[in-house]
Amino acid sequence: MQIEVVTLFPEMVRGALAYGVLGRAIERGLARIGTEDVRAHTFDVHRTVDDRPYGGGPGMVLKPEPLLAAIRAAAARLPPGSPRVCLSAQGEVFDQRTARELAGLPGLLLVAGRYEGIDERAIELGVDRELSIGDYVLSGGEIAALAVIDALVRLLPGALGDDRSSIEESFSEGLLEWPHYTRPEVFEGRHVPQALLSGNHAAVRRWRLEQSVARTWSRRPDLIARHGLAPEASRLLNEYLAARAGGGLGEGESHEQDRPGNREEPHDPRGPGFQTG
Ligand code: 9D3
Repeated sequence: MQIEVVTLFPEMVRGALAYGVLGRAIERGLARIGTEDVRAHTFDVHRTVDDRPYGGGPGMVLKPEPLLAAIRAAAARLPPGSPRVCLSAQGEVFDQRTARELAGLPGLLLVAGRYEGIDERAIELGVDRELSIGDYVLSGGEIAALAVIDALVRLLPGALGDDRSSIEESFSEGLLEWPHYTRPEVFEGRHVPQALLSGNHAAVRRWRLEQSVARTWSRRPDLIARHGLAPEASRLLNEYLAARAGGGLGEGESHEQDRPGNREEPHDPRGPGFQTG
């Protein structure tokens, strides 16, 4: 797929794309990332891209003329009909579903803003959709654009090694990851959980799913509310909760030497009585 990023900091965007899975996927031609420098579309001596907000107030606003010209220049390099997405704190929150949706397209244009905001007319005329990467304040859209690019490119066929195919990921869809361990078997007195040393593939799989479900229930109940639980995951969670209620151990309590951490009951804004399956 081809992605174009409209930005005041093209070097920042290009520089971040050279590493790891993302860098290799781009090297191998799975994704082509281009940039369009907004400042290249200014014609005054000062190459002005911003101006004071009508109505007053602090901060500066990105001027519409150079931004829209940059968007049109970048769009001309993309397949016709490629969505034009502005990264904005006012956008709908980007998630894995949106990542899958966008990764299936041949072309995508990303607009990264700076300053206090973008002139609304440039958004109306040059952008189809606005996306936020979460409820916190960034200094501009570039890092958000990079987060989106990272999430998309790793979904492209062949971007991950065969050993990291998404087959395994589908079994834990909508769940947090289970805890990972590698050698040594005992580290500073902490042991690798016995289930992982058993060599019993079914037992390992079951332990991991149970850990994933327990962690999600404890740390991110909102994910369970959104995605629901597959029957096996639901059964493991019920068994796990029953064992806990019967005086067993909680998530993060499977070893006596565990780190301190979140051992709270999950906060469920929907209140008690929510069905996990
Ligand atoms: C007065 C409030 N402003 C700053 C404290 C609003 C504001 C302006 C510009 C807030 C953020 C930004 C720049 N942010 C982005 O361009 C951005 C963003 C974000 O801040 N959070 C989450 N996702 C995104 S996507 C683009």
